[in-house]
Amino acid sequence: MQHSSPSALLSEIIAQFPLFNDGNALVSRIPTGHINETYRIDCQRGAFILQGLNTQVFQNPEDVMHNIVKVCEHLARKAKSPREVLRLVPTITGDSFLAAQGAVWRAFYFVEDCRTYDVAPSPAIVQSAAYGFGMFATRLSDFEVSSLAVTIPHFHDPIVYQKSLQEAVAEDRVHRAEAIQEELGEIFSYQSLLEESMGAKASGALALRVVHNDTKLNNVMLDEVSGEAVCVIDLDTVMPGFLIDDFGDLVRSATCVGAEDNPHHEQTFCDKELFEAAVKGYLQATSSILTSTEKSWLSRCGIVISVELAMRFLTDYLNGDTYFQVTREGQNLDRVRVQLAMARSMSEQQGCFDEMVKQYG
Ligand code: GN1
Ligand code: MG
Repeated sequence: MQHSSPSALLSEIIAQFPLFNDGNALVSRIPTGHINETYRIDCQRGAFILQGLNTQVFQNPEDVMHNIVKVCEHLARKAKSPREVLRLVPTITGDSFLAAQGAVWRAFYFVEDCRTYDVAPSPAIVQSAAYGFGMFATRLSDFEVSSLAVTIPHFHDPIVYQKSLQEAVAEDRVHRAEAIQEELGEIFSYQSLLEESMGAKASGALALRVVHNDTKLNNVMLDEVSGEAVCVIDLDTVMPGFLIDDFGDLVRSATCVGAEDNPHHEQTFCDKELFEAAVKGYLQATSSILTSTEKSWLSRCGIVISVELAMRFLTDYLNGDTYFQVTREGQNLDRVRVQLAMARSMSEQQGCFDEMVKQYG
């Protein structure tokens, strides 16, 4: 990892967190995540994570931080060891975040002896990760849903994303619409499934719960040695929502063969063994809370999230890459194609996935 002395702005920010303000803090950028700006701080008191919140995306940072503080307090009461819950580092004024020059910064203790995976290396790792996210849901199942703020309205509403996509196509701001007609057609072929999922949410058939909402594989820290799930991270989107979106997001990321932005999207598919591991781990951890309606969606919710994410990436591609961070031209389009390949692959294996849910449920 490359360490360097902090820039002037970062030094100013660091000075506002007394715990790591010892004059010798080393800073390194952590390039994962598409939204926030993340750094690792190494200083005499240990290692920490410092993060600048993207306030375009999170327009009410106070609410985001309120949710995180409340959820962490609740989780800490149930944890078996301190490593299991993110711990905020207080600012000089004793607050959970710092608002400076229009930006919002917060810091966490580093979770020691753990690592994350962008791409699943084995079924065992996927099972652990799924168990970790499942325990997160179970431990929060008695948390009062209405006490959390809705920080991003309609965050998992594919119909709303569909409208934004149609607007982006019509506007065609950066002249990319002509080349994506095939992807558009494929996205709209999932219309009835998307509507069915929204119907189940709106009718109350699916319970409104406290959920994570961004359960991709690399948002759970696993013990470096044992591979066991230790701590769920990236709590910015914790808010009222639906369990099937968490399982769907986990499945679309953890069972995907290849990277999320693989330019060779024709190589992407959903691995059956990894799917089985995800079902096994998640059901093990959530057996006491899962309803039969939620269970009935487990084999298909990955398709919904993949299509939803394909729409979000495509909208951003058409708008000129302003939401998801990109490091190269065409990256968002590659992301679209990977999600569509995943949706296709999961659809083809529906029957088999249904059997797996029955077997472990
Ligand atoms: C964003 O920044 P990151 O990687 O944690 C996005 C998620 C997407 C994900 C796709 C607030 O999360 O919804 O699933 O990218 N977060 C937000 O990789 O939009
Ligand atoms: Mg995130």
